Amino acid sequence: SAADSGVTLLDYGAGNVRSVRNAIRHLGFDVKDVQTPEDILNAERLVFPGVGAFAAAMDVLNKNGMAEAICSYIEKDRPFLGICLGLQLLFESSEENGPVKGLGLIPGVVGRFDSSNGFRVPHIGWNALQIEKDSLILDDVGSHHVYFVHSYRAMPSDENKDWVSSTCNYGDNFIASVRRGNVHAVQFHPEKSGGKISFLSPVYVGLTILRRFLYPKTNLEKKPTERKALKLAKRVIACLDVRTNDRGDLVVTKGDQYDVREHTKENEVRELGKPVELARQYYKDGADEVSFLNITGFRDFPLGDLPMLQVLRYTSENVFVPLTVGGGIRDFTDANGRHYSSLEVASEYFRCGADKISIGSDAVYAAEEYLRTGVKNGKSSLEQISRVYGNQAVVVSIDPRRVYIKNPKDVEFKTIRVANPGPNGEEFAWYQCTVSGGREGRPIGAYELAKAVEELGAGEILLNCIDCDGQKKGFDIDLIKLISDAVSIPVIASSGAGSAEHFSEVFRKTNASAALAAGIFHRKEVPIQSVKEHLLNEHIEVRI
Ligand code: 1PR
Repeated sequence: SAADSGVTLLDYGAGNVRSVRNAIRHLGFDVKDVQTPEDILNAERLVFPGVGAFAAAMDVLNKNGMAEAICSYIEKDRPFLGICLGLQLLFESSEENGPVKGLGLIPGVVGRFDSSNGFRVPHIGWNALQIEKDSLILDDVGSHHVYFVHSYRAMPSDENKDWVSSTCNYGDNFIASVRRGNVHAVQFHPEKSGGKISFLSPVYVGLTILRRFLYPKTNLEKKPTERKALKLAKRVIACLDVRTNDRGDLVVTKGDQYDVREHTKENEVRELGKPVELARQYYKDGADEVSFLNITGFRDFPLGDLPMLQVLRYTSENVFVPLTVGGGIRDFTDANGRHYSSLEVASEYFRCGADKISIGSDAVYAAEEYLRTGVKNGKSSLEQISRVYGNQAVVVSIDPRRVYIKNPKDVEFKTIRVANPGPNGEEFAWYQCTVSGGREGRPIGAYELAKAVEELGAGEILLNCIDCDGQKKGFDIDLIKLISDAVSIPVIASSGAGSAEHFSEVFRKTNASAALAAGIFHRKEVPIQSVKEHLLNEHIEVRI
């Protein structure tokens, strides 16, 4: 049986490979971990999900003799699958904090995407492949979107054209996959690209790619696709605000302008479901990502909050799209006087299956400090986590509140002329950042914050709006336009979705890369599928 022959996984401990592990197990294989270079040489099938930075990875591989073992394994044409950095490391060198020498098996230099031509970096999301040659594992995947998350890429050339099996367009035509004989590597993440698990599944994506690598002799039924993926898709994200209710159970809640309590005599926390169940449901319904926000994390210590870690572990076992978790990421000293750094908190989240972490309050303090001093001291949680895990793994969640003003000169923050005047006829507004779940306003605007956190290493912005949260009147277009035009990292529009039309509106009128909703999904008022169908009808690229 398949399970007799294990899969050898090269995990050098730099980040989250839990989802790759889960996906392999899901497909019926045992996972053996590489301990020594001999384990590589003796592997029947080697999966190499590279994570972290290029230089750090090469360092580890060179020090313990793994680099040499990988090269000789690949030169013998043994079954190999590299993922993401696991593809890049096969090249001669990378410009990431470099030049840094790679394994040198494929001619070419890995360079950074150019964000000057309007393409946001990191390249995050579901993009289309251009199949260049028969790659076996990618057979007919070319019609579907697959999930990418990276800032660096290798480019096709005459020297490496024997290797290139597919490309992807994102400003440049970069290498999406390589194949020679039994050696495969992909820049995207099959383990995060969804996909049904039955052999008769009509959906040939994600896990199917992994399955074809693991069961090379499998002939899979082909089904013509109705629509071909063309370019980077706009993402539709389901968000679960999670907290413990008054009985101590972790539940999904939903606020009304951030107020999550029922206005009854008991004043209980509003409950909309169980986190793991809802996350699975949204994955099946076609959500492109799922976010968990531990909304009381600012006062409770998240590592004390074991149920939240458990939620992540369970969810990542069978939800094969990216998972983000936020709430309480900061330095903390517990009741016993033990100090935890924000990096430790984030690492625990990554180990439990998060692909990205999201920072709220702590990013506001870091941005204020940076703007006050003009120096990046490298000590903020934002800087530390993005240095170790890469900026594509760090989201900053902004919780701004609209403040109307008569005259832009009245404040030192970036103001806009609002589409709809304020209650006293004010024509201008600024967006004040808050911390602690909207409880405290801070002397910094959303615009200033967004620009500062981009410089400090954020890879994406989750842009909420307290005024619009739970109102179902549509996203705050003024705010989202302001912020998505100000930064060159992807922006997720959040707060206020009430209908499928609100999604097309935000994508038409702003440069948001993704749109997130909570209430309408939880209350089953607007299914994710109908949002996608509407966007398709509006000629907005989405993943089907
Ligand atoms: O400050 O690092 O501990 O992070 C706390 C995190 O928890 C932040 O990301 C913050 O946005 C979030 N949060 C804190 N309090 C609340 C609350 O609601 N009382 N939730 C809260 C934020 C906003 C969105 C919501 C959208 C869409 N919730 O997550 O899902 O507004 O809702 P809708 O579609 O129903 O309109 P830290």
